[in-house]
Amino acid sequence: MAVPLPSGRALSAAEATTVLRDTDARVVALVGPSDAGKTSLVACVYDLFQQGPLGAIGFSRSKTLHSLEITCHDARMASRRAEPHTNRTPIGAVSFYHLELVDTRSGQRTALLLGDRAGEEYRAAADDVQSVASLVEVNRADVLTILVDGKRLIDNIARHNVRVDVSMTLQALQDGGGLTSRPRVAMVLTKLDLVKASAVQARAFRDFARIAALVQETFGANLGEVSTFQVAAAPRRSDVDRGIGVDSLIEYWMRPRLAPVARIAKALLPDRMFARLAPGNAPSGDAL
Ligand SMILES: Nc1nc2c(ncn2[C@@H]2O[C@H](COP(=O)(O)OP(=O)(O)OP(=O)(O)O)[C@@H](O)[C@H]2O)c(=O)[nH]1
Ligand SMILES: [Mg+2]
Repeated sequence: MAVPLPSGRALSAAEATTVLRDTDARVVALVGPSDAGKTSLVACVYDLFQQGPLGAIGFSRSKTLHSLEITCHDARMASRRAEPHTNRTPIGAVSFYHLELVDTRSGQRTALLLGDRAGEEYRAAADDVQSVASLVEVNRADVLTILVDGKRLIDNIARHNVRVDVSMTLQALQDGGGLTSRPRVAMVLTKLDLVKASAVQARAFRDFARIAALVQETFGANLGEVSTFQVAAAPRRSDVDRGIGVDSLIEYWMRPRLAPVARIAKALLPDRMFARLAPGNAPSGDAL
């Protein structure tokens, strides 16, 4: 009997659900506008493990090797260009990248399911909170990873919109029921190489700290915890190492799930929403 080989392509929500049932896994939603650096971060994580373990954390295996290879290839090509160039993630369903990691001290294996989609879809959610229900990676996230584009923060004009964008996105996720599982939040300042090379770096770091504080203040009651990180996933400057800051982020992603919050009474939630929350109760096409 022929046994189908795994395709190695990024997983759909339904396929990611199977991983969640079979292994100790964390769902990481990568949230941010187009160009923030979400796909570059996925590529960087995979690339770093190709060079060897990160401290005590080693790479064990992946069900999505083929897609990770393609993503890395695209990211390397993009970062070699003098002019910024983006392989925009096409609009459509979320793609889950799977990495099973091992803590060499304990032997404990933990799978990461990194959910990546086109940034424009998060923007659309801010305009129409109904669409939050379709952001399966957010609804099931253990860690919401909110990317704050360092390149926009060092721009005298664009910086004013960054804080508003983050608040509007989180407000929409909250209003659309996307924070009901009280995810932990990683606030990630991206493109650290550009920030560090900028004459206004002190202001940019201050802006970033203020945005993180605002998230804590405004949405903290619906979030597990808020932590900040600074990364350079695809630096264009040689004075900043590729992947700086990413190891701490991975360690945060892998942390054990927070104790489950008291379940919200079913009667208070629309059936559709409850189906997404109850483990093993998710529909197969649009699962998690
Ligand atoms: N200088 C610098 N550029 C970066 C860094 N990380 C990403 N970029 C660049 O930022 C641009 C956007 O990166 P992507 O990872 O494609 O952004 P995205 O968030 O996936 O965007 P969408 O798919 O459109 O939602 C690309 O040109 C990257 O090369 C970084 O650490 N430093
Ligand atoms: Mg992308």
